[in-house]
Amino acid sequence: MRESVQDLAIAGAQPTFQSPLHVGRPNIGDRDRLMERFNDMLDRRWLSNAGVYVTELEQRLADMLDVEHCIAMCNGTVALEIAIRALGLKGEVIVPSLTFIATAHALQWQQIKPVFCDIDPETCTIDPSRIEGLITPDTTGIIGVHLWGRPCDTDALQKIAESNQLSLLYDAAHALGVSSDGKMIGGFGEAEVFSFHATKFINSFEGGAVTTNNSELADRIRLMKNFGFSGYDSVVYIGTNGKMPEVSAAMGLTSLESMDDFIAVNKRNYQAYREGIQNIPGIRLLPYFDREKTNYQYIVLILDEQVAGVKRDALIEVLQKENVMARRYFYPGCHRMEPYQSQQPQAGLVLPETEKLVLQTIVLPTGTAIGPEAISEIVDILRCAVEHSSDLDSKVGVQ
Ligand code: T4K
Repeated sequence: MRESVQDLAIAGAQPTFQSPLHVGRPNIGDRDRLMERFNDMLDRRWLSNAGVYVTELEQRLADMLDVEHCIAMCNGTVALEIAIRALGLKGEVIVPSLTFIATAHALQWQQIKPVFCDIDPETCTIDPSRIEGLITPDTTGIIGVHLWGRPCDTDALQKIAESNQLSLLYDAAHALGVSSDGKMIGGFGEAEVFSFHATKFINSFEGGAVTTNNSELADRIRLMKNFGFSGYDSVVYIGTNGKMPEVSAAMGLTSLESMDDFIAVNKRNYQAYREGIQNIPGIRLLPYFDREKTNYQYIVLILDEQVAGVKRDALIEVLQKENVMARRYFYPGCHRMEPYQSQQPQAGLVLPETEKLVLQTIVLPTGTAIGPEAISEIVDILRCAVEHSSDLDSKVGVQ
């Protein structure tokens, strides 16, 4: 138990952890199985372009998510770009600003204006009640983001999309293994997009996928991710190279085989954080609910600076000095990053909940790289910083 600020590295004590504890540390599944797959792949001399691992990964994901089509891609951003293009989105598309920048960039990259919508502070996902006020004659679609694995209000979004004849796409980068009203994320809207980046609890080094129940859309996406080739010498569409290589699919398959174990570890870590944090004033852990399937992938703290008596950025500085590399995901919101800040300088006026939340969040490490002992130390650092917040002021750079 740390008794005073003097026990913290920010005041000169030894850092609690010898080496950095990162958010997004990759989970590594069964190494032997992975090496076996690598060797098979090398023996086959088939490294990309509709290889057997990619095909198997697509089938396993489609089965797991109960969708007709899964198209694996080289990463989640390209998967978003291709899904957006295949849906024919143009003009303006309504998206939350509280998301990783890739969601907005995937639109802007193709000259589509992201129109930023505020969030519901309970779910941290796009607030359906604010969407219709943002629709203009140029609006062609809505992208919901299941942020931190919290499903969007899919019923409300479906109704708005249908009554306004808009396409509905989901960025499900955080939501593999998550259900909403008992149905797996992957089958909502016209398509959903996953990421298997190294930082995701299931990873393929880099990778992503689009899932859909629309066969025509799936065909278009398959063509687009392979230059538009429909046969050896026939190109029917403008396309790009969005293919997932076999090496990634080998990792993705191996990772998927350990999915239940990874979720169990994430859940154990989440419970350890929850128990530890519950008595620290001013710090709330964003909850996961057991009534649905979930992946417990992100540990998100919401800080009330007034009650805790410490600034969010000061607390992050305290943690980082202890080698706990906490992150401010997704500060400052897409609307405050370029090119959106310059293009839409007033966007923040309609984003009060987003503007508030981006100043309150602290994302902490979890996954198989850390366990209950490390979590108990992290919680103790937070408790000490809050209990002795008045003594911290002179130690931190952030005032
Ligand atoms: N939509 C959403 C909602 C997303 O969150 C993302 C990606 C996307 C779309 C796009 O999907 P992808 O195209 O990436 O498949 C990281 C990831 O690069 C990004 O994939 C992820 N979201 C985002 C939330 O996190 P950065 O800029 O924060 O990365 P970086 O380099 O700061 O690393 C994050 C943390 O992970 C650090 O603490 C270090 C640790 N790390 C990272 C790597 C790569 C490791 O410990 N080992 C590693 O190998 O974006």
